[in-house]
This record gives sequence, C-alpha cells and structure tokens, in this order.
Amino acid sequence: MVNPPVKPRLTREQFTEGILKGDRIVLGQAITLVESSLRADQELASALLNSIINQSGHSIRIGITGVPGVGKSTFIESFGNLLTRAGKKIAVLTIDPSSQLTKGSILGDKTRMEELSKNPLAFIRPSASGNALGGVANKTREAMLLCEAAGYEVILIETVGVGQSEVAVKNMVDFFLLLLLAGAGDELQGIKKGIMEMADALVITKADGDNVLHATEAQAEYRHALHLSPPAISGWTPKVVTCSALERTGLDEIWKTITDYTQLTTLNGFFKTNREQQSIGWFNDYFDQLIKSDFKNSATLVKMQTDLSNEVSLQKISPYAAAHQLLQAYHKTLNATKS
Ligand SMILES: Nc1nc2c(ncn2[C@@H]2O[C@H](COP(=O)(O)OP(=O)(O)OP(=O)(O)O)[C@@H](O)[C@H]2O)c(=O)[nH]1
Ligand SMILES: [Mg+2]
Repeated sequence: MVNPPVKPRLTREQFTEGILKGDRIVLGQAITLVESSLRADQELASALLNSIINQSGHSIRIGITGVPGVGKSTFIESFGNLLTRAGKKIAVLTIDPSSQLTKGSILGDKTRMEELSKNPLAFIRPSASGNALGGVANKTREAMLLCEAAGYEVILIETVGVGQSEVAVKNMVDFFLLLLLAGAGDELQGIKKGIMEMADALVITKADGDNVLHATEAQAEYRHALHLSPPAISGWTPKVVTCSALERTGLDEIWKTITDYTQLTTLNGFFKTNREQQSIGWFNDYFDQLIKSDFKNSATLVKMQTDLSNEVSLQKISPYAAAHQLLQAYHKTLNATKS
C-alpha cells in the first residue's frame, strides 16, 4: 500500500502570519505543534512562540475550576456567549485529566458548548492532560499565548479540581474562579480551605428552580468563611456570587467582578507583577523539565539512578551522598559530550 503523501509542515513564518491574521486552522495546527513531543516540532514551536511573544499577553486570563458536574462547561457556554455578544473574541481551553483514557468528556464538552462551538468569535480547544502535574495540560500556557496572538481577548481555562490542578491553573491565570454547588458541604465537594482562599471569586452554580434558596444560603456561608481569611496580596476582596448557567442569571455580575478586579489590580500594579512572577515561574518550570528530560535521555544515568535507589533503600548509601554521586555522573556525561 502506498502511504498518503505527508502534508508539508508550515514554516515558522507561515505559522506566525496565519496566527497573527487570526486564522483558526493555523492556530489549531500551532497548538498541535506545541503539544508535540517530537524534537523537530519542539524546536519549531520554540521559534514560533518566540516570534509571537510580543503580540501575546493582551487578554484577561480566567481559570475556572470545580468538582466534576458542578457546571463548568455549561457555565462557559453561557458566559462565553454573553461575552461574544458584547463583541469579545474568546478562547476556551479545556483540560480534562480523564480524557487521556476515555476521550469521552471531550465529546461531552462539545455538546455542552453547542452554541459556543459554532460561534465565529469563539475558539474551543480541548486537550488531554498528559502526565503533567495535577492534570493540567503540559502546554496550556503556550496554547494561551498563541490564542492571544491570534487576537483572543478573553481566555477561559476549564479544569476539574483535583487538588494540585487548581494551583497549576492559578499560576497561569489573572483571575481564578471557583465554582461550587449549594447544599454540598465543603468536605463533600473536597474543597480545601486553601483552594477557596486562592479564588478571586466563588460562584454558587445552578441557582435556579428549587435551588435558589439553597444557593443564597450557601452564598452567605461562603461569604462568612472568606471573611475570616487573611487579605490577599492583590488587594482584592474575593466575591461570592450565585448564577444559573441554564437561566443565564448572575453572569453579568461575574463579568463585572472580573473587570473590577482587572481595574483594581492594574491600578495597584499587582496585575503586572503577578504576570511577571508567573513568567519567571514558567521559565524555571521549563528549565527543570528540560534538565530532567536531558538526564533521562541517558540510559546509563537512568540505570545508575535505579541502582542507587536500591542502595538507598538498603541503607548502603545515604540519600544525600547518592544524589551527589548521580550529579557527578551527570556532569561527566556533559563534559564527555563537550569534548
Ligand atoms: N439546573 C441547572 N443545571 C445545570 C446548570 N449548569 C449545569 N447544569 C447541569 O449540571 C450537569 C453538569 O454540567 P457540566 O457543565 O457538564 O459540569 P462540569 O463541571 O463541566 O463537569 P465535568 O466537565 O464533568 O467536570 C449537566 O447535566 C448540566 O445540565 C445550571 O445552571 N442549572
Ligand atoms: Mg466540563
């Protein structure tokens, strides 16, 4: 059988031009490129990201998290449509920790964001989380930069709260929205106090029908709980609001909360310094990852690490000495490649 011809890959210039023009197909291909683990793709992705970096950043980045079923996708469908009606271009990046195995929820999201997925002002991109920490897609940050360069003004990142993922998302967004169900206690929802304190707004979802009263009660309780929390360094006091994505209520208030936040933190300088800190953290993360993968490329070093682990477990060598020994071996391989 003859293999189909391989489609020639776009050049960096073609990618850059397509993205800056807002070409959705090129944008999708560029995100696939940054997600690729092939070395040649990574090099091209790195060059591409560098060429669009000055055009990125002009957006508000919003993280949306909450337990499975709390209503994240439905909220994004309604909220996203509200924003596009106001003429805003929005990008939705959904990260599904389970999708790697089932691929099921991605389809679910397409149906839950039915209107939005057909909206010319919206770009929706689901991605599997891969093996990255806390179920947050490895390359979500890069995807976000590409979307910004393509002119998307609001970036919504949906992720299921699984503990670490909230921290990872918090570190890549300007505004962190935690969705909560009324009537389920904190414990039931697995929400740790620390996660609640990270949020810039708590949204009690499904405030419709018989649930309105419960939602209002929950709002008062969460307000009280937050009241006892230490003040945030952003100078912002987190808000607690109720909403119904189905009846499309409370959405304007949430957008107003986000714009109030942006205004306040732009004025007091937090918005900018937070992004600067995030970029530095991002750089350091990648550097750590690159060092680790460079290390793992050497079969000899990986074997030595396994052997040393055994010796450590048998108390033949101290963990400290073992780590130093491994580092020395790594230095030797670096010197060997130099000469
Ligand atoms: N009554 C009511 N039901 C809602 C509302 N929003 C979502 N739901 C329902 O809640 C269920 C879960 O909604 P999703 O939007 O899929 O929740 P999710 O948080 O994205 O779920 P995962 O992606 O699986 O974590 C669906 O059956 C929705 O129809 C709402 O505002 N009111
Ligand atoms: Mg969802």
